[in-house]
Amino acid sequence: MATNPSQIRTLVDRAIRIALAEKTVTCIILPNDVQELDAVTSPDRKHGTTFTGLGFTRPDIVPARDDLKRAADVLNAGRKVAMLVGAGALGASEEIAVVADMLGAGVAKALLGKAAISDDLPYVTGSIGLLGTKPSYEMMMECDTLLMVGSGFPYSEFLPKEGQARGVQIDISPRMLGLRYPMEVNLQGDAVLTLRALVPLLQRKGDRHWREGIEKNVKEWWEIMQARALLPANPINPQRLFWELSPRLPENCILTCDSGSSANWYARDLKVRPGMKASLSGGLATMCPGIPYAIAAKMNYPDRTVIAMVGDGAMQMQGINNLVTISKNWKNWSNPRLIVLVLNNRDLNQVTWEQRVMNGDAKFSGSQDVPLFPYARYAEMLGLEGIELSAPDQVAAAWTVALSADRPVVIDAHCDPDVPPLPPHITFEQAKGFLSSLMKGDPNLGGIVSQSAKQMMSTLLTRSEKKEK
Ligand SMILES: Cc1cc2nc3c(=O)[nH]c(=O)nc-3n(C[C@H](O)[C@H](O)[C@H](O)COP(=O)(O)OP(=O)(O)OC[C@H]3O[C@@H](n4cnc5c(N)ncnc54)[C@H](O)[C@@H]3O)c2cc1C
Ligand SMILES: Cc1ncc(C[n+]2csc(CCOP(=O)(O)OP(=O)(O)O)c2C)c(N)n1
Ligand SMILES: [Mg+2]
Repeated sequence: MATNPSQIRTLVDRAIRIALAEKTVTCIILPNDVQELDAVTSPDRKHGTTFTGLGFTRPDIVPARDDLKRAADVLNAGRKVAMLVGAGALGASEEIAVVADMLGAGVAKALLGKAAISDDLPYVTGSIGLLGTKPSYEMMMECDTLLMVGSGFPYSEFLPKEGQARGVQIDISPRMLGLRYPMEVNLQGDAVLTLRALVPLLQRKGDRHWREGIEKNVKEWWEIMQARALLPANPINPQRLFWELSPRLPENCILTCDSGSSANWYARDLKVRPGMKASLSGGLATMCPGIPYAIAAKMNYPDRTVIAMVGDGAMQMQGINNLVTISKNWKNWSNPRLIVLVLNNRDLNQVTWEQRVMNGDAKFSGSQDVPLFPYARYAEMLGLEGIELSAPDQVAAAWTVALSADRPVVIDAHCDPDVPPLPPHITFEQAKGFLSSLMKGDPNLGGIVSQSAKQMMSTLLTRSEKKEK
């Protein structure tokens, strides 16, 4: 905080350097009375004043040679190597691919690292955690070596058991090293530079069985995702919205998502390709950033298509106001396409499901119901395009229209709140919680029983059909 105009130069120089170096937000407080005073370009040279300068260049941070060698020894000794990459590995996709190939490893992605490597690669197991995939879960449960790159993924039950795997971690921040798993070798370094430095020390694994098994699981998983997405629901299965969008994603598009059930389908059903960006509120997990992130993306990259995926609760909390901001700014964007997909399920659905599964509570309509609101018509009132969807066979065409529109579009998709966000592995406690919630007279009982059965059967059927072939 400045208390005197002569401090401003120091504060601004320092704040900018911290923001650049730590990729963080810095805050300068300028009290109103200081704002009224005359500017001081250079303070008097006396005790207590400082004279700051400009400039920051990012250093090359690479671990010591001996530590790289220790890491390579662990990785070379492993027979079943799993990689977990996160936001710190964004920009390292080529290096990840080279290392994964040499180690015969599969690659799972923490949620903020969704764009770190393409989902088109056959050994990329996708997301991990409650929103994760079965191939990621199985890989972590069965691996004998874990290589974690630029990730703070916090959920330990989805990582190998302590003692099961030897671990190597790469992170630019020493605070994050060894924090999530008892790693044997901790490497402080930049993801790209450290992976590059490791490559000459790695031996390509001749035995590809582990890798082939992962690729088989991944292929089967995508078939399960398709089967689940195409199941009928009342009226639209939310997975279908994401599944149909996935192959239509334009080159270099930017995806933003909200905290809500959309995060499940965003994590699992969307295949990101090279050049795309994708984010949501990870650590804070707050509702409502989906559209502000999308607007920020458009401000930075007005030529790129941006797609925000948000819930109806978040729309009513803040999103509809954000549409006013979009309507004010979109004509300045060289590519006017910003699409907001609203999961209109009349429910605070993610929490309704959490309360069913984690607490064994039936849905409490008093806190969970979200009133109807005409999102598409409201968008039209603001001069944007609105598309209202109430049947699954309208979904594909809606994406085609929205992705070629001459202005921002709001897709108001009436979707089924009873489709369960199935985790990759159901624990006894979760099953018990779910059953207990049913016995407490959930108002959606019929729908959730029928949808849960269909979703689980689709997994079993897809797997048993394969076995018969
Ligand atoms: C509804 C909801 C549910 C969620 N459920 C899941 C879930 O099931 N699974 C899941 O994965 N997440 C989930 N999350 C998000 C989760 O809370 C974490 O935010 C996320 O897992 C962290 O992702 P990350 O490791 O990629 O990013 P971060 O935690 O930001 O970690 C990035 C790491 O990279 C390091 N780094 C930065 N730059 C570099 C560099 N140049 N080189 C090397 N290292 C670098 C940083 O120091 C940091 O340690 C959920 C969030 C929401 C909103
Ligand atoms: C500011 C804030 N309030 C509450 C929560 C807890 N929370 C997480 S998801 C969610 C429900 C979101 O509802 P909606 O936006 O309608 O999405 P849905 O899950 O129904 O798709 C809530 C209440 C939160 N993460 N952030
Ligand atoms: Mg909702």
